[in-house]
Amino acid sequence: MVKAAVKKYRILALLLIALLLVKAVGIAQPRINTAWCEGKVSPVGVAADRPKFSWEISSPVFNTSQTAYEIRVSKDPSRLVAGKKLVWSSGKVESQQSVHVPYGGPALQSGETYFWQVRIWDNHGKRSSWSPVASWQMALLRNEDWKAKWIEAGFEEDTVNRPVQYFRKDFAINRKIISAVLFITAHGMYEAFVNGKRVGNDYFTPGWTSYAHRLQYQQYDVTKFLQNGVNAIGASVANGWYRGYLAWENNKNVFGNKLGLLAQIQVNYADGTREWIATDESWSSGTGAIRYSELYHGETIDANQEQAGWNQPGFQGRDWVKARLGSHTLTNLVPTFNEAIRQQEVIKPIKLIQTPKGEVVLDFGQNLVGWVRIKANGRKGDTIKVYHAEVLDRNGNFYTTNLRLAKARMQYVLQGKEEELLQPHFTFFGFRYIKLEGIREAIDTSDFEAIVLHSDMAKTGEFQSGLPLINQLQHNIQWGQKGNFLDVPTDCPQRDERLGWTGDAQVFFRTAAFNRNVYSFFAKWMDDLAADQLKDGSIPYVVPNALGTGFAGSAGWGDAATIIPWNLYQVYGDKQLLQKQYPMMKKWVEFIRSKSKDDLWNSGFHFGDWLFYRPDDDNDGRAALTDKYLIAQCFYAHSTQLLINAANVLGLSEDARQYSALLEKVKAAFNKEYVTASGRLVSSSQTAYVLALEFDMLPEHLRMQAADRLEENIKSYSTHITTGFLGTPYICKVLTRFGKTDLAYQLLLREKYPSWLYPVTQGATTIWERWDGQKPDGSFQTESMNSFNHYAYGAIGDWMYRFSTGIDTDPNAPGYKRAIIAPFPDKRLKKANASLHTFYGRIVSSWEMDEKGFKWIVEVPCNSSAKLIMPFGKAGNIMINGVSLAGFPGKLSLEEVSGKPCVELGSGSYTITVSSAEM
Ligand code: RAM
Repeated sequence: MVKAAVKKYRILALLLIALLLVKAVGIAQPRINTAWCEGKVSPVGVAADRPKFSWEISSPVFNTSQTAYEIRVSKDPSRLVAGKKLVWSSGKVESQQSVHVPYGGPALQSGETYFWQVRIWDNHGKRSSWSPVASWQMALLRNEDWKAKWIEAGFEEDTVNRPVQYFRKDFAINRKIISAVLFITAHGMYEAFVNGKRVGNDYFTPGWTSYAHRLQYQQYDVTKFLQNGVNAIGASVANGWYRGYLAWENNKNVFGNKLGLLAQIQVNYADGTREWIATDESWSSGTGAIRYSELYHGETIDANQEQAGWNQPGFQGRDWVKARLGSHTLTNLVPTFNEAIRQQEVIKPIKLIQTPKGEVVLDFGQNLVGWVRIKANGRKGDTIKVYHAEVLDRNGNFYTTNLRLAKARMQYVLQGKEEELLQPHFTFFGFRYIKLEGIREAIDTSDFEAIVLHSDMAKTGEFQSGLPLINQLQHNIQWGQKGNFLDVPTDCPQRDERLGWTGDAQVFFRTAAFNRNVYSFFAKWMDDLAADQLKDGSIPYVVPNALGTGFAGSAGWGDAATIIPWNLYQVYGDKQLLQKQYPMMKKWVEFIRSKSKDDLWNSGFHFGDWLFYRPDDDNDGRAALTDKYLIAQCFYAHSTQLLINAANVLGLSEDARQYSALLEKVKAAFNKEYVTASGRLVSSSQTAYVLALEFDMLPEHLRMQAADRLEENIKSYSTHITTGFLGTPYICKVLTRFGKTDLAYQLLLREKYPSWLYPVTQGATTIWERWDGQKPDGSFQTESMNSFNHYAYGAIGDWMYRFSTGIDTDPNAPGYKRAIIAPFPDKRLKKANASLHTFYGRIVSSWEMDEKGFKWIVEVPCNSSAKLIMPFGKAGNIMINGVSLAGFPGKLSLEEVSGKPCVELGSGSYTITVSSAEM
């Protein structure tokens, strides 16, 4: 008995050891976590002839990097996994590259779907398994792939209300289908339906682009929507950005004055044949429930005018007439590169308010962008009106004056059913509060929910400190981004504006790229910038250009054409993208050169340091005005510098040489025109010193005194910020660079106006356009320009991630292939935890400080490295993972400028401690 039991335990023990061994070996193997094609997971509509693959590797073993990879591609997932009949196999390629690896097989076919996998070998001699099967679908690569013709409504339009137009067609399917893909776009915004079901979960398609040059189409798999027998396809088309009210002053028809639809379903049959159901004169057109639809003004939806079944088979509509053919080019059609706008979150109201004026108001507790979905129950013909507002006024009443001409109103005419679900289709609102009219019964808040809409960018970053006010600031920055990243980066989402202001986008870019994956979002918008660039190289103030050709060329706005491409390259490391954008960068610099005299850019209109500090009561008597041409000269130099950087990366040595010579002249002209012999700038403002220092305008020997003057200037305003849009993104960065981080923290932590935290103390849930959008007494800044959801001043987020927790790129190994992690901790913050998900994986930098000392946790993802710069201590008294840094395996050095100890680390997780005595 005993013997048998011992034997049994021995076997069990052996089994356990074997299991542990297998597990240990398994653990030591690297894994592929995520695989991207063109920066997206299984994208559709890929137009690149050599799509780029990226993959993220994980391994519990420290210092893991890739030594080789193998990619395989097939048209069939099961063949792919079997490794048979491959379209392409890279074979084993000895390379560290795991990001943006180009496809190298035979030409890819229009509209075709491909499946792919990758596996890697690491520096510990281990190989990963093949990654899970991922796919991509090609776009329509040739014009002749379009069988569809543009169609337009065949009826006389109501030219005042311009109701949403509906298009439809029945068609038969009589054979077995393998697949069916819908390719579709519109002049206007569309929603598509097959057999009554909405296709996809994207909103505001086809998105907003520079329509004349680039009109996006979408492609959707509709195989499962089809049935044997009669089928129907339908689409509703609204004004949207294309011909709706856009830009202020009741401007409309900016891109065209007729709505239209272009769509085709490509049906692939089991017998190998293909058929297209495409828009042509056999389609019919009509109208329905959506009687009015405008982005700024909202919609009127009359459920009684709904034509039930209009998008289902067999519908015979009253008043429907044949569609007409439109004559438009197909040459501007492009597939969609960025993520679509989708519903992201649902928010419940937190309060029902009766205002002093007697208004019935719901508070959602968050200034957000999207719309409200309502469950209603009323009588036939009842009209429910929903108004939207960001704030209540000082008396607690509903305030919409800052929306200017935008009516931001939904009107629903009820059918009188027991429950009607009300929601908009082609409009959005920026709001925290709604005012309700026309509801008979007592309001039940559970019948209302706010739907948050924005471009579907993956969340990549987190920043959290030990101070609730700073955490709310970070929350507000993130919500500013959500609310303004709707296919294009807009300035604001609520008033009669909502435009792609180039200046705002460039100042916020780095912050945005911490919070979310904005690779595709900005790559797409850069295509619009290039498309809208004027012949003389000038860049419009807003892109897509809704203002016209006379509105272009401002310093700090047009420089989006150099600043965004260079920074995109820094954070995502895509050299091909930089190459594509290089001509635009160069044309912009050449534009500036063409406007300059004696190397000085001192002509033309400029916004300058937009919305800088202007005291109302003038106690200390100084508005912080900066000479606009001084600013322009700084941006001339900066753009030239970024062009040189790009030329160097792309191996364009002749350009690099020529523009370096130009840069010298631009800086010399700056010093001659705007700097006194002792280094004082003609504008005694924070922004002047910040830009001159950030862009290295001054000779070395004048820099420190300029930084001291900046400090003096800040202190002369009782230590507060006076910068506008252009100085704000850099002020703390410059202070840190010149050893004045303590002052940077003072600015960040200040709670009184003007400061980043002032709006937070006033209950803000987003970033405001003005430092004093709402004053301490509850009154407002000028109603003509006072948005409560404007991300530009949120650019401080970059400093929080990049300096407070210290996560930065290395220009020589961009895309975080090698990160530089150099935090600037401060006791007042208590702690700061940041993480950033890059194409290599998650970088973490989290520190905390108390009486005992300093503790810092760092994570470095596989196949990347980091240079850690220690904020305190000497190598001998810094502990890293329990070992003295002096004895730690890793390349140790001293940082050139600051003399701080540094160490080079491979992937892994590290805990660094310094006791307070050693700090
Ligand atoms: C306003 C907005 C926008 C800014 C322009 C110059 O319309 O504040 O953000 O870029 O002006």
